[in-house]
Amino acid sequence: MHLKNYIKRTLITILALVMVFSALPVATMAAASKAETIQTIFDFLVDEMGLNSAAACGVLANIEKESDFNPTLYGDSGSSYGICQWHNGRFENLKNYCNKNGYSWKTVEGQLHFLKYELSTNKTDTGKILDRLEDVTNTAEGAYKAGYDWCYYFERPANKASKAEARGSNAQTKYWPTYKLVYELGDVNADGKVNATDALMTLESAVGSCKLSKSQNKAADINKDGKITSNDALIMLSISTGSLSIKDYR
Ligand SMILES: [Ca+2]
Ligand SMILES: [Ca+2]
Repeated sequence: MHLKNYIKRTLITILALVMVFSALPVATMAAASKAETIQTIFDFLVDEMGLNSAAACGVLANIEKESDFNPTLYGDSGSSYGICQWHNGRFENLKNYCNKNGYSWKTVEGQLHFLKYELSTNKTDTGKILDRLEDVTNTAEGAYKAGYDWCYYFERPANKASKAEARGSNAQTKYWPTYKLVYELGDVNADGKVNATDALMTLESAVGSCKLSKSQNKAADINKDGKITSNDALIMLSISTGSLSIKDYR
């Protein structure tokens, strides 16, 4: 009983701190950092397009080489644009699609929605890349294959075979170690443990001071009621102190 009260008091203290911090004014609405952009692209590929992590790593490795994740980058003397450096007619398609669907073609959001549209509606010009990505295994080798295929069949730069090898390696050695995470119930930061860190992330999400990815949201809803609330955080804290067992939830 005492332990439970202690946990509750701890939780209330954390909640109060979270609310204080989330109420602080944000100084500026700075443009997203590169790290945030990379995470946004990864989440879109996995959550909105249904690709596995390995396939998404292959795409990230290519976008790095095409634009270094800069959505407003012009290339080829102004005829290519955006994170995937859409060229000529496809750049026009990007603008037309975004204007028609209420997105800005200068944003990562608009470009990702166009990418999804382009890959699913124009399989010939995109080298059937979507089918290829959907076939890769969720492994380091899958990340290599996705990085290779995206370059070889979709981007098709000069010297595409050697560039495809380099981008496949980039996907496998740079992005896969970060994004191979497997989310299990209660383990919101995917470090293999359920503890106060997971509880805090859950609590911050519950009060709206941070946004979790869809995979993390699934991990955070430990009582499986379809909502992320302080109850989920309380359960995680109780598991971390040993008064509840993760086995009762998984
Ligand atoms: Ca954890
Ligand atoms: Ca819940």
